Amino acid sequence: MPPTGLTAGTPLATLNHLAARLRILSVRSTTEAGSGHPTSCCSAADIVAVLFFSVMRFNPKNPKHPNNDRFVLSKGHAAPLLYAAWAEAGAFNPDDLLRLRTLESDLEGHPTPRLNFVDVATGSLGQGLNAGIGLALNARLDQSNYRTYVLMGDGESMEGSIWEAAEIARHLKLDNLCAIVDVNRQGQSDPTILQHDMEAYRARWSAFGWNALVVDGHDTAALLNAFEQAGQTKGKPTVLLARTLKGKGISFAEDKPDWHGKAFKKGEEADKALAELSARLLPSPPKVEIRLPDPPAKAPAAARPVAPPEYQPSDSVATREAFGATLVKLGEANPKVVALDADVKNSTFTDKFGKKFPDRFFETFIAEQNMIGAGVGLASQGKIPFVATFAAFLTRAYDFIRMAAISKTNLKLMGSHVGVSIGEDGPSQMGLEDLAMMAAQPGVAVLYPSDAVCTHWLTALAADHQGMVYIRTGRPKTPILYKNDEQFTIGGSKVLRESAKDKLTVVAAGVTLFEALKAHDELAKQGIAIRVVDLYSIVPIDRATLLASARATNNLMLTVEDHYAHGGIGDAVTAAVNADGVKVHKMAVTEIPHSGKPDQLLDRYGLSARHIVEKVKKLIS
Ligand SMILES: Cc1ncc(C[n+]2csc(CCOP(=O)(O)OP(=O)(O)O)c2C)c(N)n1
Repeated sequence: MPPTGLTAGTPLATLNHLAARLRILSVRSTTEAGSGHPTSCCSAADIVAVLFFSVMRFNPKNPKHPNNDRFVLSKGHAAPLLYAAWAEAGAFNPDDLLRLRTLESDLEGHPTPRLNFVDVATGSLGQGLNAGIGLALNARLDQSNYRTYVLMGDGESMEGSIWEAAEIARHLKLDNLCAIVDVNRQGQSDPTILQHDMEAYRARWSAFGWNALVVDGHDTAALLNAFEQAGQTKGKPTVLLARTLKGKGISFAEDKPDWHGKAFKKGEEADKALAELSARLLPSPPKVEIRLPDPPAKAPAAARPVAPPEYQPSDSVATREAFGATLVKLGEANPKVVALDADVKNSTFTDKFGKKFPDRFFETFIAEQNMIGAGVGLASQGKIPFVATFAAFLTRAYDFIRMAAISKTNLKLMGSHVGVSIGEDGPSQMGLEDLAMMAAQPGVAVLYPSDAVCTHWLTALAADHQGMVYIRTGRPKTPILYKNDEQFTIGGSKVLRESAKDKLTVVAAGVTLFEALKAHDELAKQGIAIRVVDLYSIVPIDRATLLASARATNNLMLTVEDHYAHGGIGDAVTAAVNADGVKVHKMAVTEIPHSGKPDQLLDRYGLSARHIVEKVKKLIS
C-alpha cells in the first residue's frame, strides 16, 4: 500500500504508467538525437517518476519557486530522463524533447542552469551530492521546508568527493537531504566493483552515519515507503540504495553490458524498445497531479553599502588578513554573504566572519571539493558564497571550479598563500599556478590586490559582481599603497609611477609590485626612469592603460610575478598588447622552489628588486 503521510496518494498504476512514459520519452529523444544514454535513464525511471509525481512538492510552472523541493541529477548523463520528467510535469511541451542535444535547444547532453529547472551543472560525475549539501544548507538558512533529492549512479559513487559529502552531510545533520543511488551494477565499460551487493552498500553508508535504506528501485510502492521514511528521519540524511537494472523494460538491453551510452537506432531497434515500453502504459493517460510547495516567506533584508576601510598609511597588512576583515564588513552589509572554509580559516582569516556570523559560516573540514560544491549549491539559491583556502589547495578542486564556471555560478573564490613569498613551508604550500587555472575558465574575474585597501575594495566589488571571481592574496604583510577612498574597478589597473622620460613599463601585482617599486627607486638613483603599473585585475585586463603605458615607454614592457611562467600576468599582458607591436618580457618562477625565507626566495627565483633592476638595464641597453 502506498503511504499517505509525506508522499501523495498517487495510484501505483499511475506511477508505473508515468515511469513507462519517462522511459519512452528518453528513448525517443536519444534515438532522434542519435546519441545519449537511454539505458541509464531506464534504470532510474521509476525512482524519478515516484519523486516527481508523488513525493516532491514543486511548481512546474515556476521552477525557481523558493519552496520547491530540489532535485539534482548527479548522474548528469541521464539528462533525457530529467527533461522528460519536467516535460511530463507540464514545464514545457514534450515535443521539445525531440530537439535534445541540438544547437537550437537548451536540452543539452548534460544538464546546465541554462535550463531554469536546473540549479547546478552536472555531468562530471561525483559533484551532485556536494551541491545538494549547499541546497540543503540554504533551506536551513532560509527556514524553508523544501527537501533536496540527489540522484547518483553506483559507478559514480566511486568518486571520493561523494564520500567527502557523505561525511559532512552527516556531521551537519542534514535530514532535509536525501540521496538516491541507482544501483544498476553497470558502469560505462565494466560492471561496478560491488555490483548488486546491496548489503555492502548499506554497510558503507551506515558507517558514514546515514539512514541507509535498501529498496527495489523498480517497485514504486517500496520506493514510496522509503521516501516516506526518509522524510520522517530526523537528525541525519537518508540514502535510498535502489537496486535496479540498466536498460530496465527493454528486453535486449536490460542488465546487459555494452549498452552504456548508446542510443537505439532508428527503425527496428528503437521500434522494438518502444513497443515493449509502450505495453506498460495504461490504456488512457491518467490525470497527473503535482504537489505544490508552500507559498514563499517574506523576502530577506536588502543589502547596504559596505563600510569603507580604515587603514593608516603606516600600516603593514597581509592581503589575506585584509580579505578577512572585509568579509566581516560584507557580512554586516549583506545577509546573503556566506563563507566556507576547509580547515584553514585562521590562515585565510575567514574565522573572523565565522565568529561574527556562525549561522552563515560553514566549516567543511579538509575536503576542498565538497567546499566548492556546497558553495555552488548555495550560490545557485541566491547566496553569495566566499570560499577560501590556500590557492595551492584549490587545484585539487579544479574540476569543481570548472563545473562551477559551466554553471555560471555566482561564487567567490579566495586563494591565499601564493607564490614563493610564503617562504619556509616550501613548494607544496605555494600557489604558483592559480592564475593560469582561474584565467583559463571563461567568465571568471581574476583579481590580485597588492595592499589592504585594494583588497578591501576588490572583495567588496567581488560580492556585487554577478559571476565567478577569484581573489589572489598573499601571506606576508605588505605596506599600504592607497588612500582608503581610492576607487577600483574590476578590469582596472593603476599607474603608480610615471614620468615623461620612462624607458620601460614594469607590470606587477602582489609582492612583486613592491619589488618593482624598489627597483624604480634604485633605477631613479642611476638616472633611469621606469613606469610601474599595478595590474590588480588580470581578467578582465585594462588593455587601454597597458597599451598607453607601453606606447609611452618605447613599446617595452616587463612583467614580474610570483607565479609560474605559464598562464599568469606575463601571458595575460602579452595576450592584451602583443598584437599591437608591444614587446613583453616575463619574469616569473621557472622551477620548483625550495623552502627558505620569503626575501631569500624572491631573490633566489629572480623576482627581487635587484633582478628587476638588472633586467631593465639589459632590456633598455
Ligand atoms: C568524473 C567523470 N568520470 C568519467 C565520466 C564518464 N562517464 C560517464 S557515465 C559513466 C559511467 C557511470 O556509471 P554509473 O554512475 O553507474 O551510471 P549509470 O549510467 O550506470 O546509471 C562514466 C564513466 C564522467 N562523466 N565523469
